Amino acid sequence: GFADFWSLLPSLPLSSFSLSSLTLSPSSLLGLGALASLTAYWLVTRPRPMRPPCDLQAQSVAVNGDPSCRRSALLKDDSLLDFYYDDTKTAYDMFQRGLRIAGNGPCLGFRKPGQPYEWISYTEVAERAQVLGSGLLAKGCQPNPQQFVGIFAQNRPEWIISELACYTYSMALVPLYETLGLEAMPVVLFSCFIAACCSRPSLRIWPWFASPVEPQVPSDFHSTLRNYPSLTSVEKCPSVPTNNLSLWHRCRFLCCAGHCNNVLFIYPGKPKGAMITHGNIASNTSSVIKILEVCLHFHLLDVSISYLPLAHMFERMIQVVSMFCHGARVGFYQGDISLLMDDIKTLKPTFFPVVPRLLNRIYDKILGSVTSPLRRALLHYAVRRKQAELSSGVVRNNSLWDKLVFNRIQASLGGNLRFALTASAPISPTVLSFLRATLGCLIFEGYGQTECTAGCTFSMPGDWSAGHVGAPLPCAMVKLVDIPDMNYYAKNGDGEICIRGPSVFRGYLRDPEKTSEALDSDGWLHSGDVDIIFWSPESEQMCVYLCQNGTLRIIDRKKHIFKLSQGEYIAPEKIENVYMRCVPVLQVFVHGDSLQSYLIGIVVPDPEVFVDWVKERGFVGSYEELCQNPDVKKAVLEDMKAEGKSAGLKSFEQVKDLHLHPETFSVANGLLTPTLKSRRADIRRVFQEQISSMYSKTAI
Ligand SMILES: *[C@@H]1O[C@H](CO)[C@@H](O)[C@H](O)[C@H]1NC(C)=O
Ligand SMILES: *[C@@H]1O[C@H](CO)[C@@H](O)[C@H](O)[C@H]1NC(C)=O
Ligand SMILES: *[C@@H]1O[C@H](CO)[C@@H](O)[C@H](O)[C@H]1NC(C)=O
Ligand SMILES: CC(=O)N[C@H]1CO[C@H](CO)[C@@H](O)[C@@H]1O
Repeated sequence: GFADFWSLLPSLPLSSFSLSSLTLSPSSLLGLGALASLTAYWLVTRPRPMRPPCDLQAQSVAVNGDPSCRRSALLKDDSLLDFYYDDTKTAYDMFQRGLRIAGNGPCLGFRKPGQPYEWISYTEVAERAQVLGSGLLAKGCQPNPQQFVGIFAQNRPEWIISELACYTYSMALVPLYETLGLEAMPVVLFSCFIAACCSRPSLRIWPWFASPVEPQVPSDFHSTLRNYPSLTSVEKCPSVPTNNLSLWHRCRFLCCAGHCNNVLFIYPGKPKGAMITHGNIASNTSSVIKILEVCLHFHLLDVSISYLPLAHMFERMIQVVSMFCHGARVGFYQGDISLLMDDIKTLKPTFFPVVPRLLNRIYDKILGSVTSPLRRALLHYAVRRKQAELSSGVVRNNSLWDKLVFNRIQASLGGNLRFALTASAPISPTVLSFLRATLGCLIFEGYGQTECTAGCTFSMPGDWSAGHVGAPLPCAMVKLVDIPDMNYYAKNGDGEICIRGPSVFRGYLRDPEKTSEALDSDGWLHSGDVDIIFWSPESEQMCVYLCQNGTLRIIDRKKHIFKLSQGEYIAPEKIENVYMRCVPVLQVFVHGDSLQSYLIGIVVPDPEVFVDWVKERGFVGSYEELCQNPDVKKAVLEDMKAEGKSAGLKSFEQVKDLHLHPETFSVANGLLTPTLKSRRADIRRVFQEQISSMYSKTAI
């Protein structure tokens, strides 16, 4: 795109028109024609600011005169939104609505490597769900919420079909993470009733089957299994000893392959599942539809890409429910995150649900691909022009800058994007505003958690500023609660966020104690962050700041915030978000504690650009060698400090020392959650040695 730019610019006929020459000579007729087409072009492509649905300086409204308790400004009064379409009060209704609209139209898409997408129609999905559901009933599954149907698979059509089967027969669903890991999986599997129905297995899909570690199994597990009458599928694999659990699992899933048989087993335990109702789902989805009504109408031709874990409410809700409700399509990735970009190019989604880590990656890629100073200057200039439009409320992908500079970037995401939603962790304002400009599509930011059915706040259309997570959704009321020992007081606009409304869950399954910790007697949910839908390790309060205009800004999880020895509070995620923007940095973990007076960092350099970046600074070597080189480390540290300074970090918020680690934090090595957030406690444990060695050097 850049080469075209200079060649096009001089030939643009902008200055060659002057109204004074309007006489009817053949040449001016030509001019008139050109003027007319230019006007037409301008009319079609002129920036049209969107009319925001409310005053952007008052996006939320105080409830009962209490300024720290807020509801959406889109509501007429304090009664919260339960549903949007009269005929969709459950997730089942939502699919039925899509079925009515789309009929034999495509619903679920999948692809084999290098192939185009193949589609399963709405009608077929409904039929297959019906068959599977009656199969489950025949196997003894009861149509009531006292028994659970577990779904254990990667994102793929069978997941949705199984989900629908449950909805069709009022069975309760327990989504399991395939990435839950060996230690966690048995805890989940054995602590409740599970009817596992699943999709085609492969060792790639469930890598942990191949793991040599045997899961910890409760001692009476096997007898429970044997006593359970409907374990018929196991008999189809006579050569497999039922006492070999890892093999047993594999066998069970193999037996289920294709025809979605099912196995039931029971273990009475103490699970901690978040109980989400259809009403929860309907209210959250409806709220989002309501907010978007001014700028975006979902329709039949919409396509979304599904790759975030379906066991996570974020993906299930927005993606699946809002797409199906409108008869739109969902295409699944191939199951390999490294092929995601290829899947996106093939699918050409109009809707892209995304997490900040991925957006950071896209941002780095774009910046990394522009090496010459001239092109870089042009890119930044174009971004600034687009950002100026954004601040006046205009989002578009047809400006001159889009045609000349950004078209390749947009094409790499399929070229059809209308709408993206980032959630699960705060995104850096720089990255968000850069991508809004370059991608030219609506990018919303939301905040939520499983216990409030993923949603709690959402960007207001028209407010394309970054650095906050928007205002409360129409289905949720939020309030701030003081945290005196951190000096957070609701009257000053900061505190722990609490949520109430129809999207708030019913409590933890069979765990009144944990439920009462999370939900108080007035129905307020005290924020916790839960990555695994099935149980939450502990409730983590989320600290937020209530901005003047009624939006909320996430400070950090309370658990993450700590004090340095000189008494300054540190919110590490905010700092990491800043450092992540440095070119050589792929991942960063900021550490400190109240015994230390300064911060240190663990940095994973970006393998794709690091070697070149370092070479420009006169160092050579392999990626691993460079990570060991103290001078390279110094260069990275300098770069990070410069970025921190320009982002306004205070000097005590800057790291004073680094460890360069050559291996990426990943879900597989246990350092990231399935939604790609850092597992802080685990990172701290793994790098204990490096951390103490950094602190043991004489203070800097
Ligand atoms: C289970 O089977 C695997 C694979 O054959 C084997 O390596 C493992 O030792 C078996 N475990 C037990 C407890 O028999
Ligand atoms: C531009 O946006 C429109 C909808 O807003 C979409 O239909 C079109 O495909 C987009 N074009 C590109 C290149 O992203
Ligand atoms: C709302 O307030 C936040 C925080 O001060 C700011 O970043 C944002 O730009 C504001 N939005 C508008 C539309 O003024
Ligand atoms: C739309 C939906 O069903 N779920 C959304 C609820 O709202 C939050 C916004 O905070 C989104 O992140 C969810 O995806």
